[in-house]
Amino acid sequence: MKITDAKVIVTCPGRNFVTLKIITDEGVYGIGDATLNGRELAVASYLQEHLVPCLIGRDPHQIEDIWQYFYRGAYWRRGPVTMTAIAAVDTALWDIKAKIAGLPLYQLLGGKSRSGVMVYGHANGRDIEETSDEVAKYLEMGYKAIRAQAGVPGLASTYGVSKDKLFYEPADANLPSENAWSTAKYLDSAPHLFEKLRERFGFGPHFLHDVHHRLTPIEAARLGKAFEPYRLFWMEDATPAENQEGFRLIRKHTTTPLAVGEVFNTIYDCQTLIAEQLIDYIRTTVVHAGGITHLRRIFDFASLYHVRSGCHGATDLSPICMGASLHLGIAIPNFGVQEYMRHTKETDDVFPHAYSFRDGCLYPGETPGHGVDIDEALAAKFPYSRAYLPVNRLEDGSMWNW
Ligand code: KDG
Ligand code: MG
Repeated sequence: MKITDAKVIVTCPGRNFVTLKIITDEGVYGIGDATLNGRELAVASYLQEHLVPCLIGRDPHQIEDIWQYFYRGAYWRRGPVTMTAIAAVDTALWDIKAKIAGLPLYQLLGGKSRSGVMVYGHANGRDIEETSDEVAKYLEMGYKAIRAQAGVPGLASTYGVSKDKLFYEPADANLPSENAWSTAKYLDSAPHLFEKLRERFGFGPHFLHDVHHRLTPIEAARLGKAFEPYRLFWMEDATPAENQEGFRLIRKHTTTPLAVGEVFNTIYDCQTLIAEQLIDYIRTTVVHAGGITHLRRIFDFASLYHVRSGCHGATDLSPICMGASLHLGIAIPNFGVQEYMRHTKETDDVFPHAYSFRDGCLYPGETPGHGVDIDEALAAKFPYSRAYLPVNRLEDGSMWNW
């Protein structure tokens, strides 16, 4: 069996997505997500110019060898653009292998370890009351886990607080928009959100919170402590993790579970965090961390240290990534939770998929492969449109982490 063609498809059904489609001489094809928010065309070009020519003529069954060929063979290892491109190839190859076997992908990963994949949705509002009402809506929809974010009093805009409730899309402008940030104001207000949520909803639902890399380790330690009475499922991205050792300080001071990793792209980005048990959930994804092959490696390593999965699942990860992630999530022993930000109808139409939501869980479906396809004719009707994530500044104008 041979790969005869591979094409890069860029489409924008409300937001940009990059997809790799690998075609074989037996007519079977596979697809992989290659979307890197705000840098989409860099990955499209990396694939088109550098990986696609090396794929033609190869045996699509040699997934591990092809992965190593692109990882070691590039000489320039790691980085989000490289690892997203490798992920797209890897995901498409697993899709092909499972289709040829006539099995849903999870069967090739060891079969089901659980009946469904618990997901968390996003409740956000301009203030605590609005967020609390959003939480109520998610509970009505059957969610068991909900991430809650509320506007910070005194700040004009805050990360995670969208105009459009169900379909939050942070890449909102064709040049970066600017948010303002005050750590002091945030630290004063954030614990009250969870105090009020526990008062209203009790201790049944799981609540999560995303700090979005905005604190120093000691500030994050203080926040984690303040959250303790409200028993969060996790505090996410408490501090930037380029310096993995920073988490030692947070860990010393709080028992609030810690999650990190949506911007990581290899196992080396979380090696210390996992081996020293500085975190509880690793949030790396199929699309940004080298595909099924590498993500499985990260999760197996994590399983040795009581660290569970918590895959990133924002709208900038296409339904292909979501489908692949669900197959992995249902199979691995150390699954934690899966983020699920709903895609718009236009996106779901471009990417028909077998997965479905029921009672707070997603189910990958039984279609051979990862169960997600692309309607190329429809995709062609939505041309690429440049869009950036916002940037963030402190009140004195200094650049800060978004
Ligand atoms: O591309 C960036 C978004 O995916 C990110 O801001 C969303 O932090 C996020 C999350 O946890 O979903
Ligand atoms: Mg996040």
